[in-house]
Amino acid sequence: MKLACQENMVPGRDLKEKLDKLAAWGYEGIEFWGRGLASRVDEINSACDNMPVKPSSICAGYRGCLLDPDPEERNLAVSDIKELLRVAADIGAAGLIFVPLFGGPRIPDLSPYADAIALEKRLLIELCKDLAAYAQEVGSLLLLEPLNRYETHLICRLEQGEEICDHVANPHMMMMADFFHMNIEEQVIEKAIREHGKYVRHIHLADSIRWLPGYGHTDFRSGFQALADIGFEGYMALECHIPGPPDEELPKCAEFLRAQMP
Ligand code: LER
Ligand code: MN
Repeated sequence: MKLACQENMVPGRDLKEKLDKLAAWGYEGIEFWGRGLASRVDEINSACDNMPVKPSSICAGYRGCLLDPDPEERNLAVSDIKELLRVAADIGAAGLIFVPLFGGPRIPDLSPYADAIALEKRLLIELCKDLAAYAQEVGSLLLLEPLNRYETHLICRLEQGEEICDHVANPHMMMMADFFHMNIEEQVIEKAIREHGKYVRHIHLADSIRWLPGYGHTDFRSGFQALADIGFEGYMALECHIPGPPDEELPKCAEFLRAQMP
């Protein structure tokens, strides 16, 4: 259970300064947004060389949409996701976080043959089989992120992500769990992790109001205990608003989070 923070949340003139600060504040990982990251591999590898803070993960940043009716949109998403899976391997990050679809269905309802959700799930499983095989080839993980109902209609809870991973059946097809989304969608976060967390390899941290942990009412202690009990050993990366000066808030938050860990 290692703490990480998204790059854009950390003040600093360059990556090296951000890594120095994160290390001094007790963080062990940094998560990058994917857009344009292929051109930064050398910069990231040289900044992270001999540093205690390592790249934990890449968050999204691909073009296109996996579940669009237009094959060109789907192919664009597939090729960008593959590129970012390779970038993740090149910088030593665990993998690429992806969201199957933002918003409502784009695929038409073909009832009585199949409704949009049934078609979306089948398509997602087929595409993820190909993407997971590529992740396996390059040594990376495809990390499916369930989002709350206001951002997607399709995969909102860990149980729904688990169903997709079961069908893809490749050890490089995994999931991540975001405490902000779980707070909205899961009955009890701890229970969801215990019952449906077997594919979880990465975590996003934010409190109930999507501010830094400690500012809302999410119970991190029981969630962390559940993660420890299922053997989670990955990174937990902050993805949230910082309600104050980051140079004061980020070290305080690391201390708060460590106090919630078993
Ligand atoms: C969006 O709400 C989110 O949590 C991001 O991690 C999406 O990739
Ligand atoms: Mn997230």
